[in-house]
Amino acid sequence: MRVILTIAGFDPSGGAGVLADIKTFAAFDCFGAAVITSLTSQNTDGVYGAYHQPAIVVRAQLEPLLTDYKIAAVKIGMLPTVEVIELVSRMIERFDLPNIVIDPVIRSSSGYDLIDDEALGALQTRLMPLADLVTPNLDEVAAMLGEKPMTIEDMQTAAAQLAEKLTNENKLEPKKAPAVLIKGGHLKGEAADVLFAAHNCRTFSSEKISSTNTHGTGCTLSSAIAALLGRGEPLAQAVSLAKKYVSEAIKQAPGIGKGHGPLNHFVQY
Ligand code: PXL
Repeated sequence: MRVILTIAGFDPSGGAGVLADIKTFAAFDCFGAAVITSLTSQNTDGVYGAYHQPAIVVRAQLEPLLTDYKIAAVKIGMLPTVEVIELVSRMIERFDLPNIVIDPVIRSSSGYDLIDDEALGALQTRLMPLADLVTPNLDEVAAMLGEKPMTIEDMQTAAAQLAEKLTNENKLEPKKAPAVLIKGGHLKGEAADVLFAAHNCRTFSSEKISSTNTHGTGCTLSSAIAALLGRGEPLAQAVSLAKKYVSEAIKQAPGIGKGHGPLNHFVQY
């Protein structure tokens, strides 16, 4: 059984963060391990606080795992501070970790800032260049490139720009170009995601599902892709399958909580 590691925040309501990630890994027949970067206080109505863990605590969780398990893929979610970003980057390099999927968590859907201002800069210059795939949504693209994509064509341009920017930041030789998946779930009219990988752009259109049960969608998608990459699927196939799984998980949401409810992680896809 493949071991997939998540390094992310803890959402006690089970919709997002490491709990969502671990359930997703299990749904793809993988063994999940988790390292917690921040303890958040939240429910389906919103986020009330986040208690960021110091780098020394993150390291104390991470190092024993990396010296013991063979990790097939890593999903990285909320990394709240520059010191945690620096630590995780060093560990990826030291242990030469494969299949790095980064979901750049910046702000919760309810508008709570989940990471420091300086952390966004460090994410782009230090960590993301080490990724195999980064999966920003439209607001995260706006935070990184200064402009929010409004159409599928804008997303295609932005995905190529972001991939180039991250490749140029990469200090390692030979340079590895991270693939970029921009999630257009909040586009007006249609839902489409754009994947830019190996100089090629591919658009994945999907039906727009009208649902309030979308808490943790980003966490779940990036975890599904990480699990599939860990199982040896090619990138485009992993993205396509992961999207089908997430759509089904939204459609069959359990209807828990009074606000934006969680997905059903154990659906057939
Ligand atoms: O969905 C973004 C996200 C990721 N990770 C954690 C979160 C949230 C949103 O609230 O709490 C831990």
